[in-house]
Amino acid sequence: MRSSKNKLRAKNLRDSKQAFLQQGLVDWHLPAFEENLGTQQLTRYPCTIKAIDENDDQHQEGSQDNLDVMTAPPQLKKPPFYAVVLFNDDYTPMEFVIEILQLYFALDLDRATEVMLTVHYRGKGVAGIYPRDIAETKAQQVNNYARSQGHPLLCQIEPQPE
Ligand code: TYC
Repeated sequence: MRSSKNKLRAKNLRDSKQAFLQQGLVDWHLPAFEENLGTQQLTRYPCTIKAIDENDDQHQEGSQDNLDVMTAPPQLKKPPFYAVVLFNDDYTPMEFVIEILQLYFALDLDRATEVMLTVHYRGKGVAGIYPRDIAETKAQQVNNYARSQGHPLLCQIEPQPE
């Protein structure tokens, strides 16, 4: 059930809307706001307001059909991604690198062997690509595990081009 406070807010909103309409400025409609929410929500609700086209039959003043809404899609940005990169050295055993790739990057044996050989022959190779905090954690885990087993294997993260 709507509270009397919300009823009052809805009424205020309708009055403001009427004032806008009478000045021929714009028509606007925020269903969620009018039904349930308060003015604080209005300022945060993403919307665009569209000018009324007077020649448009659908926009007759006073009609319920003239509620012209365009909700703007939220402006979301994809998180930056980072490659977790392994570097070659002369001492870390190949089997250990393969184990790391299976354990921390969920690669199957074939793929892990392939990546290990890329690193061995080309100097470096990508184990996986993740958002920054996950990439950082994985690199740290790999370095810690390698050190704990007495291997110099180096793992770093590199930003991916957007
Ligand atoms: N070059 C190492 C060897 O011949 C193997 C190796 C592969 C080491 C990949 C590190 O990231 C690495 N034992």
